[in-house]
Order: sequence, then structure tokens, then C-alpha cells
Amino acid sequence: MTVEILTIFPGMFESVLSASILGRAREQGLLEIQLTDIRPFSASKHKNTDDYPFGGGAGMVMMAQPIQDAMASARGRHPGARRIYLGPRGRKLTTALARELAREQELILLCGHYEGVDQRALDTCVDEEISIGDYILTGGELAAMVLTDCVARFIPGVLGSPESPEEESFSEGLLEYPQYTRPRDLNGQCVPEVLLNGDHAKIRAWRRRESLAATLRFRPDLLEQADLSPTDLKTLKELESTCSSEN
Ligand code: 21W
Repeated sequence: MTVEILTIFPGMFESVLSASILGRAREQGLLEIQLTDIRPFSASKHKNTDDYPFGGGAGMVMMAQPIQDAMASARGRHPGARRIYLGPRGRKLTTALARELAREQELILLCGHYEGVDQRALDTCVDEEISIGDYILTGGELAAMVLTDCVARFIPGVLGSPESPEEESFSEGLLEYPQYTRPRDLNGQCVPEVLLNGDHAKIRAWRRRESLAATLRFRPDLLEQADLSPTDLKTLKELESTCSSEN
């Protein structure tokens, strides 16, 4: 997949998108990131990219012209790309949306900054608007990194084994069970015995119970949507009767 990112702050991206799993995905050619600085596209003498809002009000608005020209240039490179504006009014980013976007060959991400973007650029330059949640950021750059990270995990080969993105929290609708690595005894804090015995049926049952317990405690709202077996429902009944006093 190729992701072209249009921004007035291209320098914000390089370290984040070069580290760890995304860095490896880029080296392997599974993910290509192209950063395009919007500023050189400004037709104004001082290469301005923002201006005061018509009608008054606080803050600055990004000008339509530099964005339209930067987008035309990006479209020349990626004629079929899905064009996404990261903005607070957008469709909320979820696992389902990330999985959908991971099927695209090319994405163009437009990052606004300050108080937003001249509506005429949005009207002509983007296919959809995506938000990463109900809180206010100072710009779309961090949101573009979040979206790229979240989508990249669903590109085949980016994670080690093909089934691993599906096993994560939320894809099954429950929170994760606790995990442990060496040493077995950390100054008296011991790894649960069940994980050390190699009884994989027992381990699976313990992890499922821990997932249900964590979800009941921290995100009970998720249980309404979760895919629960008769055994899960029995486990939940037990947890509800025994754990409420520990909360
Ligand atoms: C903050 C843009 C506030 C617009 C009309 C009247 C991208 C974001 C952003 C920003 C405003 C995302 C106004 C979750 C976010 C982003 C910067 C509102 C003021 N408009 N996801 N007054 N939250 N935020 N403009 O903030 O660019 S994705």
C-alpha cells in the first residue's frame, strides 16, 4: 500500500513512521509513505498556507489554493487513491474501517492544522472525512499517523503471522487477558501457575475467563456486542457474583 500524506508539517512524521513495525513494513516494501509539504504549492509571495477566517473568529484557516494544488499533484501520482481528510467531523476510525482501508492500493491523507480547512478545498479535494475520536487535537497530523499505524497492521505480512491482527482486543469484542514473560518470579511477583504447565486447553480457558473479567470490570458496555458462548455466559455469571466486591 502507498500512503501519501499532505501536510504543512512533514517533519512530524519521519521518526514515528520509521520506528518498529511500520519501519520494518516500509523496508520490506509492504508500505510506502510519501510525505508532501503543502507549503511549496502556495501561490502567494510568502508561501502562506493559512489566513484569517471570513466572518471573524479566533484562529486561522488553511487556504484552499495550496491544498487544491498539492492534491492535484498527489492525484497525478495516484489517480485511483481514496482521498481522506482527517478532521473532527468525520466518520470515527474503528477496527472495521481500518480493515476496509487496508484493502486499498493507495490512500491520500490530507492533514489540516489550526482551526481547520477552507470548506472549498474539502468540497473539491476529498472523498471522505475521518476522525480518530471525540476530543480536539491541534491538527490532523497525529490523526494521520494513528490511522496509518492502525491500517498498516491489516496489510498482509506487516505483522508476523497472518492471524495475529484478528486475535487482538476488540476484533473479538472483548478486552485482552494479561500477558507475562520471563522471569517466572520477579521479586516475589509470580506468573500464574496455569501458564507454566503446558496444558493448552486450560490456558485457553484461563485466558478467556481473564478477558471476560477485564471486560466486565473496565468496559461492561462491550459485553452487549460481544460474541459469547454458553460457557462464557456461565463464567460471567460467576464473575458477577464473586467480583463485584473487589471493584
Ligand atoms: C480542531 C480542526 C478544531 C477543527 C468552525 C467554527 C483531525 C481531529 C483532527 C481541529 C477544529 C481528528 C471551528 C479527532 C480532532 C484535527 C484540529 C474546529 C473550529 N470550526 N480526530 N469553529 N479530533 N483537529 N474548528 O481534532 O484536525 S482528525
